[in-house]
Amino acid sequence: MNQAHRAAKAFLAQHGRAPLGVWSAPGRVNLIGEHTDYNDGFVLPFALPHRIAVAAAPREDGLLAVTTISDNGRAQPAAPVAVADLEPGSVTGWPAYPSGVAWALRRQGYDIGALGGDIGAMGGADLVIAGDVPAGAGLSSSHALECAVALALLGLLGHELDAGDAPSRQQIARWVQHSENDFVGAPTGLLDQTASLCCTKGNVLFLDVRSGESEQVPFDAAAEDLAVLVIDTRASHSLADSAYGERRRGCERAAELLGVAALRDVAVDDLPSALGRLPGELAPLARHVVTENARVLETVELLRAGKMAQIGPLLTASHESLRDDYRISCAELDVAVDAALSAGALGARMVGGGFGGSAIALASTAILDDVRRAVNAAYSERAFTLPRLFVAVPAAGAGRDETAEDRQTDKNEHDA
Ligand code: GAF
Repeated sequence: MNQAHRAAKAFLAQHGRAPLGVWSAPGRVNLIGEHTDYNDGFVLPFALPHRIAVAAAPREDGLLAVTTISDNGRAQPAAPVAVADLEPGSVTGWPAYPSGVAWALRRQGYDIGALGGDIGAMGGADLVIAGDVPAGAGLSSSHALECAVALALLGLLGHELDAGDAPSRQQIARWVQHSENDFVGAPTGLLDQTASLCCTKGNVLFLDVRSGESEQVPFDAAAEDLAVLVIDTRASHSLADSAYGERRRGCERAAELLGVAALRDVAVDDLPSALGRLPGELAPLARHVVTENARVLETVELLRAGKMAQIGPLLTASHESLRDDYRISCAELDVAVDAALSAGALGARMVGGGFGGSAIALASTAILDDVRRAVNAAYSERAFTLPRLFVAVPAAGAGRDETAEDRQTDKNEHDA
């Protein structure tokens, strides 16, 4: 059963009525372009087939009531909150993610608390959430949740994604970021929300975060006898949250000292002189960001030229830069990358925020089992919890899912 059906079925069981619709959004991996998004740079993510689905229907009491469905099917309802009372700090823990989205949309004039329109603040919504994006794996499960909630709330308000009067996907991504930064309190960039909303099946998304310009670049690894293996290390270190903010502030300070709006504005050729003007602790951060942006551009060129197998060294260089200059790797990520490379992978790197989560390896399909075995063996040797391994193929971005009710409506219209 896919996640949309799980969510719809659980909604019926929980609320005794069918949802008005189901909307879902995927997790992501980033092929390359890490910690470049909040430096106005370039990223190259693709959507995973793993999704978070939100079944939703309006209420009449102004409350937002959110229930999650665990893997074993158990419903976990959060305490309902009044949409009109939502303010940063008013909701904590995981319910802050859906609540923050309702708050951010309300600030843009899309007020789920006033669904009834002329009956005033009598709206609200019931949301039931099911998903299979591994949590805490650096695959962006929280952003998938936020994006699916955003689409569900906008859908309930009559602004179906991609319809004439609907906000654009990139606009919604910015509102989700606003919710994450200012309601949840995580200073993240735009990579994950945009990936979840704007990626398309079969492609990587080349995004210039500053201009918002994007390009869908075909990425059919199987056609080249290649595969992207995702290695979820199952490790997560407590440094992750504080280190992210520190790195971000470091980059902003470096840009300020160099007199540019963002590190994106430093050209690779100007790097040596720029580094000479930065204090010791900021220079490696700037070096990572500037060289990583260049690696994204090079990767895109190679993909456009049909030379996928040649991107491997760029992926590995990205990992080395994140490990040595940005200093956000950890033993589990380094061991996974080293083992994959020793087994013959063309390239491998950590993905996401760092200090745990996942790595990816690009390898020929002929040696994929060797790579899996090598990573597992290296983990066993160090007594690490064995990683979760899967091959990732670019999947579709967020959207409304067809439910049994939609199909019935279509059939009725057809029969009429
Ligand atoms: C996390 C953040 F949410 C993204 O915005 C991005 O900065 C990423 O880390 C690193 O590239 O996923």
